Amino acid sequence: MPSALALAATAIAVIYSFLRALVYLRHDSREPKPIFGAIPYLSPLFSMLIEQDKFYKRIRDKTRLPIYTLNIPGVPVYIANSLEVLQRVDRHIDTLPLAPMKAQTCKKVCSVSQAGLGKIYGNNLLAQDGYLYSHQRASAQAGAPGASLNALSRSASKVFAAAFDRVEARGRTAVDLYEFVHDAIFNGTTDAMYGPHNPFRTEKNLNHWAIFEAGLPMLFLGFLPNILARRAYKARERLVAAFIDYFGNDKHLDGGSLFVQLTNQVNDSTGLSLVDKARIEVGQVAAATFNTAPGAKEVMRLVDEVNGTHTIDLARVRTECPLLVSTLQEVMRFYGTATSLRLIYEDTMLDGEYLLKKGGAVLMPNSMFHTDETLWGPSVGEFDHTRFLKAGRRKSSTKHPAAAFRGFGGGHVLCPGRHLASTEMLALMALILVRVDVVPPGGEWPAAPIGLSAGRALPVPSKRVLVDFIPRAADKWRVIFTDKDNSGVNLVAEDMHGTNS
Ligand code: HEM
Ligand SMILES: *[C@@H]1O[C@H](CO)[C@@H](O)[C@H](O)[C@H]1NC(C)=O
Ligand SMILES: *[C@@H]1O[C@H](CO)[C@@H](O)[C@H](O)[C@H]1NC(C)=O
Ligand SMILES: CC(=O)N[C@H]1CO[C@H](CO)[C@@H](O)[C@@H]1O
Repeated sequence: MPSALALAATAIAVIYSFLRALVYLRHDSREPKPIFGAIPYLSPLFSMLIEQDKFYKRIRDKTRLPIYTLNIPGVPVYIANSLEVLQRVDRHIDTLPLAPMKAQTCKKVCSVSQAGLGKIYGNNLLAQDGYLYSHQRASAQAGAPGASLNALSRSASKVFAAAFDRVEARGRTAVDLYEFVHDAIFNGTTDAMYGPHNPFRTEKNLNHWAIFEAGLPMLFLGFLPNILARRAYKARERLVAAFIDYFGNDKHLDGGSLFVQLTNQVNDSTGLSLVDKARIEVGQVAAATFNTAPGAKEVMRLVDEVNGTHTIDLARVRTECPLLVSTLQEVMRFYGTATSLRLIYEDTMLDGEYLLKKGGAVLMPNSMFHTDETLWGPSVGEFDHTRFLKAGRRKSSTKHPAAAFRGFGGGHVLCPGRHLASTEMLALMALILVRVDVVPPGGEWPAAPIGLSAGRALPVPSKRVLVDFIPRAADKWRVIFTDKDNSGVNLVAEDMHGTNS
């Protein structure tokens, strides 16, 4: 009688050969080259979940392929390595749209009703007459440079300034740097969006949010969410209730931003129910705050002192502090972990060269393009805060194509919140620079504790960074954001060519 061990070994060998054969059989020769890993289906899945960008970089450096196929259980996933392939994917708006991903998010993360899902798609995804497309147009309009962007930034700046007033009142204060930045950005962004009736002005809803956010990946995975992500599920329902109150009682009409006004009108015209509207809004808060929280002399020049009152107009940071802007952009290039994901809506031939099969997914990790030496030159591996300055002011002579920076997406999927997010990050950095001295423990800065990105555009710290804030001037501060300057923060190629979409 064969031993149990031998039986098990045979069974594993049979299953293994079966899986390998399956990968071959299911692979069409026109698809990008398949990469297997030690165990078909399972190895790539584990590497994708655990190693993420490190795994993709390893394969890129080993194979030098512009695009390849990873077979994981259920779907082929195509990973794009080259900017050229990425740009081709961007051009197939009809068969590789973002909408199916967004619809999945509405369904799994926000639990939008079946009737609601029909409306957000519209009659036909490609007709672009559904809620999702109208929402996209409305957000692009509300987030574009001009009075609307300035109004949003002004509200956020008020929240930032108040946080520093509190620090000054306390004197030297120990703060968790990430927590401070996160809370300031979260309060600032939601106040800017929702106005005086911002549902996140209560500790209770802020707590619900923290629980919901922690459970987001689990909800998205969608496997038994009301058991495995029970707390997140419940917290979300509380937030949905808060937004039903907000929109149901027309609180957005009393001081809510143009952003909320416009996107809410869209809801009305597509006949979406109040409950579904509230559900989608919870998703919108995630889009607006998930990525922004994680980056001085030229700022000092902006401070005017009159009679012991220091005034700073944060609107000027965008155009008068190019080194600060370049630093922000280099942080997004160097540390950025955003990944564009498209579900394949129809079989697609990329310029007659690669077949992408319907039902599969294309994954485009920004770090592939941001670490490509052919785009950024030999200094690609260095953090160079002058990299994005005009020629002559840069440290090295390195040049790069503007489209190689993908921090806010590109092509037909461009972040509508990019000007607001950049303005907020610059404003907060400027205030930290002028209003406090930041002293790390023992006087020395620890190496940046880079943690997991978990689907964010930037990683969060792996451990707390405690610092002391020491208020600088004991005098009064006046933090303003004027309308004299209608600039955006133009980091992506699309904005540099003057097409602010
Ligand atoms: C530092 C902050 C932010 C970063 C790094 C960021 C990054 C991105 C990226 C890379 C994309 C494209 C994703 C893809 O290609 O699949 C995107 C899309 C999007 N972002 Fe942001 N974002 C930020 C802040 C914001 C804010 C403040 C808002 C809202 C006010 C926002 C709303 C959105 C929306 C709605 C989309 C989908 C666009 C579409 O439907 O075409 N984001 N963002
Ligand atoms: C954010 O808002 C909460 C609730 O109003 C408040 O307790 C907290 O101090 C605020 N934090 C910052 C940095 O604005
Ligand atoms: C500064 O203070 C002086 C004397 O108190 C006063 O005359 C002057 O108007 C003040 N200037 C401004 C801009 O407030
Ligand atoms: C404010 C606004 O645009 N409201 C619209 C809501 O939807 C109805 C029905 O389509 C329109 O008639 C309203 O104009």
